[in-house]
Amino acid sequence: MLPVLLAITPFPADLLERLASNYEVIAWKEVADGPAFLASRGKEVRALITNGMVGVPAGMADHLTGLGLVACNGVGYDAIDIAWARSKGIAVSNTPDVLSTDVADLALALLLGVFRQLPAADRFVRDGAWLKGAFPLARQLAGSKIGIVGLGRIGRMIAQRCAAFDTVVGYNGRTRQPGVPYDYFSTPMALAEWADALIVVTPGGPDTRHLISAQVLDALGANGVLVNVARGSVVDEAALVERLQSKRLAGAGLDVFANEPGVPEALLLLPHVVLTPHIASATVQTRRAMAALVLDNLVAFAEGKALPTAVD
Ligand code: NAP
Ligand code: 8YV
Repeated sequence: MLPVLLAITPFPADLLERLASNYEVIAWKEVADGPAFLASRGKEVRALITNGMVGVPAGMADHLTGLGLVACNGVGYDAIDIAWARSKGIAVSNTPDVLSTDVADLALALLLGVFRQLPAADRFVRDGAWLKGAFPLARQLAGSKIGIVGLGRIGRMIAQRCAAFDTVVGYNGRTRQPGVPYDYFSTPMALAEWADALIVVTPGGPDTRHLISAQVLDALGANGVLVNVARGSVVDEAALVERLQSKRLAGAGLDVFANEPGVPEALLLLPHVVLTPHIASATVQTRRAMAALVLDNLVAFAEGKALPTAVD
């Protein structure tokens, strides 16, 4: 009898099929009666596919008494309780590196989108407003000071792209990075005081909750721009909305939100804000590479080998 693999978040069907020799594969969306399945077969589930926002839902975890691997289809794993997994001897894997270029690209797209007012300019042409006059002048990105909060795998790629756009890069993290050519700021506050724009790309979870606080946003100031490709939890969203409304912040580019897929109504009404639906890694190529890495971890686990990308 094969161990059960339960996929609770979307996953390419053709790749799931490749696991048929290692697992009995069950997609949660095809389970007609979830509670009945968990009660009768939950203990057979040996591996789980999820993502960093869904994690292992509390109502499900209690039933998965035979679980050995949580394979996260994403690099961020903030919704997975790592201490709980460790205490139960459950391994966790994620998908680092393969998505970094796409996430960095989207961060720059949001930054340029805000500085050059791309959504508003697009609407201007479509609405025929151009026939009546010129679009208002926007803001130059070159020469700006860009502060990156979280100079990790993705943050470094954002920094490279920022440098290519002739900006000056500084960064904050809990530790100074050896051998990087950017100035280090020991707190997000100090970075915000210096920067024209902040790009946030830390992990989510309790340790970084509201790291970008009302005070940090105030330090960024009325000419400041905030870009968030990390997690909605990292930014105090209510404070952000308030400051954008009262023009105490110049603009924001946001891929992630506190209560996805919900977006505060007030944000939808604000100019100088560019919104995307958590798509930083959402290209055909990258989602395929992420899924392939999830697959590699699942196969290694089934074969008793070391996981290629285990979360330590
Ligand atoms: P990573 O390589 O682990 O980098 C994370 C960076 O954040 C590290 O440089 C770390 O530096 C810094 N950091 C951690 N805690 C911090 C804190 N309290 N204050 C300041 N900096 C802190 O991770 P990655 O691969 O770059 O991914 C980063 C995150 O991006 C993911 O965890 C995920 O939340 C997000 N993400 C979002 C999308 C999307 O679709 N929008 C896609 C992929 C990833 P120190 O250890 O020195 O503090
Ligand atoms: C995905 C992400 O949206 O990797 C992450 O941390 O947030 C994104 O790549 C997500 O993991 C989809 O499964």
